[in-house]
Amino acid sequence: MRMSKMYLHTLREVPSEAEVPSHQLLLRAGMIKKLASGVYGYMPLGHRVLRKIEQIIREEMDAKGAQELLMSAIQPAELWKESGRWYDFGPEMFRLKDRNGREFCLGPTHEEVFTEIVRNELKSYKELPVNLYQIQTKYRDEKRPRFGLMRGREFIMKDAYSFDRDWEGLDKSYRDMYDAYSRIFTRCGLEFRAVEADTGAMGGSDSHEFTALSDYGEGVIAYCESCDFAATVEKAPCMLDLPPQDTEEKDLEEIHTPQAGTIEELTSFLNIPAHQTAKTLLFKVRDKIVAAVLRGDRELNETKLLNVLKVPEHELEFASAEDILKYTGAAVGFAGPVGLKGIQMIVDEEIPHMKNIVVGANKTDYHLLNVNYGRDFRADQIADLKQIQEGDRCPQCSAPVKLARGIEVGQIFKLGTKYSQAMGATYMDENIQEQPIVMGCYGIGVSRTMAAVIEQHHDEDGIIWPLSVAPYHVIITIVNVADEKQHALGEKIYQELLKQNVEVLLDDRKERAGVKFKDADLLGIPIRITVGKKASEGVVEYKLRKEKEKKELSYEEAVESIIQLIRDAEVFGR
Ligand code: 9G3
Repeated sequence: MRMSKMYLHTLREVPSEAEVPSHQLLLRAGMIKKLASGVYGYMPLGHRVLRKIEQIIREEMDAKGAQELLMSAIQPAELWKESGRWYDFGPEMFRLKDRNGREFCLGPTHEEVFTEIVRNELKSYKELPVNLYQIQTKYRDEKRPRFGLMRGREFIMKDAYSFDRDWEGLDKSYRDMYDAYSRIFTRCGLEFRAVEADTGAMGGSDSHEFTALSDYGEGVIAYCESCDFAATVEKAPCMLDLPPQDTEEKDLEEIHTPQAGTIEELTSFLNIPAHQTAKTLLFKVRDKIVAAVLRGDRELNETKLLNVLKVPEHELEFASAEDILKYTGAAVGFAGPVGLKGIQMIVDEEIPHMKNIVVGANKTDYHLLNVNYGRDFRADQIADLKQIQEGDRCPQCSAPVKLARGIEVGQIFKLGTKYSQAMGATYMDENIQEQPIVMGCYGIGVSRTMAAVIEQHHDEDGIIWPLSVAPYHVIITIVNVADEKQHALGEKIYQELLKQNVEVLLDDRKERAGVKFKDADLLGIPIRITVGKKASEGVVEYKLRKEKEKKELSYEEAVESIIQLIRDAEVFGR
């Protein structure tokens, strides 16, 4: 492609709304254009990268016997009413009506659609297993779209659905997808970890999340360096880890603690460690008040609370100050577990192991000393509610766990029969018995993967594309197009590379050399050939974007090096 003809508009300045490197660079390199909040278009250069990532996905999915199809993005509400999910998703679902007033949604995912297709056609165990996938735009009206392609309201997903006769078959399909994902993300040049994830509202049993490590990622994973434990913090189980406790239970005592409404104020006022206190967090769930009680030095993991309550995320909200006053009789910061009425109470599993706890007295500016679970209060449920923290003991081997931020680029789920049962997708087994199909679902954020690759491959000058997903393999920069020796040699190399099916950009623009070099670095094309003063000797400069070093080569050697490097890269990841 000649850059003098290319539709490409790079930006010198960083757009103010872009806070993370990938968002800044995608905009500056003219690869995406924002159309609305969380809605982006892909310009020619960006679209080439998208296609490369999709191609890698197709190759690895097809290698596992998955079959690509393409479903509609618009989905009839009836299917979601059958599966019972139409009312599960609030404002996050884009809903619309057609001219006859029929309800539809813009598909945020396709479990219902794929189940509908299969239930009418897959009849016998002889036809199983099947794995169907698509690469398609998804729509989710995110509350806070941000970071460009990382959290958009329209995004490109590869979503696959496996259909097996039993759980053993699902285990095989799941393992195949796990392996395909590892190969896909490796070939895309991502440093990632596959971690145990929460199945959330999806039901089913196991789930893994493929997280590309990045300081700008919204996800946090916990992992152990001494064993293979790795999980999202939403999923990671916490070990019981208490300091030595008093042996006997002391008498209850009310104490005046003016303005000590936070754990910090309370512990400094009473001069006690936070692990001797417990906080009582009040929530509103479907017009009921729920109290979660956990040690003062612990953070609540809302996903674990949701799983105990068995409600979808958007139905959990913090209780208001007036609700807190109404139900505890106290201002915010003085709620405690003793004497609470008409409230569902869940305590973290450490609470019953603690002795003589300091808690809010349900009386403004007062706390209670020496509160003991069992004697002074009891809960409706006892569960692990804690968010795992750096240094907590690994649930598998007790070594201290580490935390890392990352970008969720893929997630795979064992769904089981949740959808096939709800929608009557069954097959006839050998004994002419009707059985529910056992399903799995597998997603990759294609556009998000593109952003993740940039997060892991960039420097202060721009993107550094891995060869496998680069929009072009080579850029030939003619320093001075008015010099016909340089122009001729540039053209010659360009034609030679085209002939050998190398994806090559020729920067033949009438621009100053400095602008051309800056653009070449910004666009992140892996190999740069500079045709300058030594063109008359047939000598060019050869430089890899990911290295500092430059080499002067004859143009024949340059072409040879390029072909060799690309051939090696093609072998990479097969
Ligand atoms: C909705 C809305 C948002 C959603 C969902 C449904 C996430 C929803 C979970 C999944 C599970 C898997 C197939 C590919 C891999 C992920 N956000 N999920 O179901 F209506 Cl508005 O999408 N689906």
